[in-house]
Amino acid sequence: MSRKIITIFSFFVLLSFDLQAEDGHDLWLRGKGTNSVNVICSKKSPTLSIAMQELRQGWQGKTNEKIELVVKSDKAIKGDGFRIGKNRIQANTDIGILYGVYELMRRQQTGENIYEEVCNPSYERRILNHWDNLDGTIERGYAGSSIFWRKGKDSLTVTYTDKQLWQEYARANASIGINGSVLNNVNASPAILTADYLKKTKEIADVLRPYGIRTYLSVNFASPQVIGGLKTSDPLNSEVAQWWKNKVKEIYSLIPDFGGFLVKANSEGQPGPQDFGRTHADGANMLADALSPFGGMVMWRAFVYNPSDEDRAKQAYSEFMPLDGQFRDNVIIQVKNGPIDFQPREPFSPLFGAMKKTSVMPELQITQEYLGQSVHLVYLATMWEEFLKSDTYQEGKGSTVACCTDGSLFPQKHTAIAGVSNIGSDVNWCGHPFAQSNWYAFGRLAWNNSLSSEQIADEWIKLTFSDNSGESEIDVENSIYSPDWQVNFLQPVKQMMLNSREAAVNYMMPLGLHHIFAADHHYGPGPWWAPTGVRKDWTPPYYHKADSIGIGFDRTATGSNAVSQYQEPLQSMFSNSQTCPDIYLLWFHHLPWNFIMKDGQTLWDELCYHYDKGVRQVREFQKTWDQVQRYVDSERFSQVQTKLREQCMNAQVWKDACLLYFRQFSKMPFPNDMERPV
Ligand code: GCW
Repeated sequence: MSRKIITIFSFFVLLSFDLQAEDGHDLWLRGKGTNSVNVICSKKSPTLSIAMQELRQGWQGKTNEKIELVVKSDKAIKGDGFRIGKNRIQANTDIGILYGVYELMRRQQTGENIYEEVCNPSYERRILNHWDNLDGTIERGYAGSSIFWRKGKDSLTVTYTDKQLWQEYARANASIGINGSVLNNVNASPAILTADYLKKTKEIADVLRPYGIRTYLSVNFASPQVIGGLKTSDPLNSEVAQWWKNKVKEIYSLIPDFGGFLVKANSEGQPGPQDFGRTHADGANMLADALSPFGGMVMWRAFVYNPSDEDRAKQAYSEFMPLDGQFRDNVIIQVKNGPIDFQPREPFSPLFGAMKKTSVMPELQITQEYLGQSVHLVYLATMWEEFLKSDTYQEGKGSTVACCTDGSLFPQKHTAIAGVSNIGSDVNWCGHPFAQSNWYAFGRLAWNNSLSSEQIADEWIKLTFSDNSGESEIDVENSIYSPDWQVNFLQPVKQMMLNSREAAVNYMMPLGLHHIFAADHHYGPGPWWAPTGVRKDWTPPYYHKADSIGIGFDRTATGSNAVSQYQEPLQSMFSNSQTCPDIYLLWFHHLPWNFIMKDGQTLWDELCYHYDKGVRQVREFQKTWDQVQRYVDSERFSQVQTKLREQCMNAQVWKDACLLYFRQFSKMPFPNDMERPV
């Protein structure tokens, strides 16, 4: 062959070997079945039809195998749990069967063992919170606009395309066990409760229902005044209570399985019962009474703080602890994982385990408001694992946040967990290909709060990046069974994910520093940011307190005494700078720049090394990713590569900005063995 022909020939060979372009829209649901299966199910329902269809589409077991789907009550199975076996899935509910089917297919695709086992959910309600505004924008959304609401004249029109998208959304959620969606922002527009929006809510609910997803709404506490024409929204006023009762009845006539209300009250300018001299319990209970005849819930948020003299980290506990035991059974207090606000690292909120006579649910943030948004690769399951496994000591050793919230320690009437969604209209749903792993991880942890972040990463990579078409043979390059793929793709990518959150903490705010972002965008660094007129508790100097003596927020008895809200031995451990874990050091202590750390370094040097390490870690991620190019389709490969490049530049800016700023106070030299900030 002539040289020219060989070149043309090899070009086509190369082309045909390039992995298929992939826009990421299929998430972790890319597995295709190759074999036929004989599904037997004696009952009929829309949910069971989906279960059967999923099995037929995705079956990777032996060809023509028989599988039985059995809806039958069994005491060992709780809620929507299921009993799974190679040839049989049993559950008490139809949705339990569907969950069992997804579990079976996940195991087939990831090569996990399938033996007879009962799988029960950790939380009864596993809910996504969408901070979607009715004009289609998303508060803290970084992946396009809302998939539910939109701007413009036709904003209430529902199209075939919308329904298709909602169905894909529902399927993805069901595949990981999510069973609730709050469709609108907690900073809620009262308009959501008007007839037109309720009609659209019903259309969404109808699409989500067969996938076991209940619909919830965020409500504005002043709705009776704003849309109801009443003179007050006082929860103890009988007309107000009646207005809510009528509204709830109207909602249930449209959506019989409506989940309930999520409420942000008396927080960041939102109206609430305190506007009328009433308590959070008065407000929550009034709504709970309206919902209870229909089985609805109130999820009342504890995210409250005022620009008062009291340390912001203490305020939720101060306000809610005195109300413990005063809430109705169908109220559940929704508490953010940390006492401040979804920071890269916070200790757990002291409300967990402390409110013993009230149902309490964790709220996590899947959207990366404070963690590089849709630019930085940050796998959040490690953070959530750290949180769920934190020991509150409230009922002695082993009283982890997980146990305090899932009903295993306290006889909670209801259990739930919420995650603030990172989903938008972007083709790949979440903006960053790896941000999908956070949606996935939230669902998996909500189902089983003792899963490890490593196992979840392992599953997600296999489902998202392998050639899981079911034709897995040892010699197929991207098969999960290929040792080459495991060693050169799975392992390094998993390690990168597992290190990513710590890297972000290192280059943004190590050693317990928090909230040092420039302005309200919460993206880049601004430890100096404190314009006149801005609330002090919204400015970084309030949090880092750097001065000529040292750095950090004194939350011990000599300071705000926020430590007193924790149970012993945590209180003593956090109070003492010698025993306080390094990761929370500057959260609880204001320490001199030359304070000697556990490893013998000065605090200043340690701070420098952390920032420096963060930058180097991101460079390592870049190298890791460059080395896996042959295992990833070109589309996703270059997207991630480009984003990592930006992340690396951002990390550098974080380090340089923070260290140069803090050095004005420390006046100490940079250690010689680090890259100097410029
Ligand atoms: O994290 C902060 C965000 C606000 C958000 C608020 C909340 C919805 O910056 O945008 O408002 O928390 O959780 O209510």
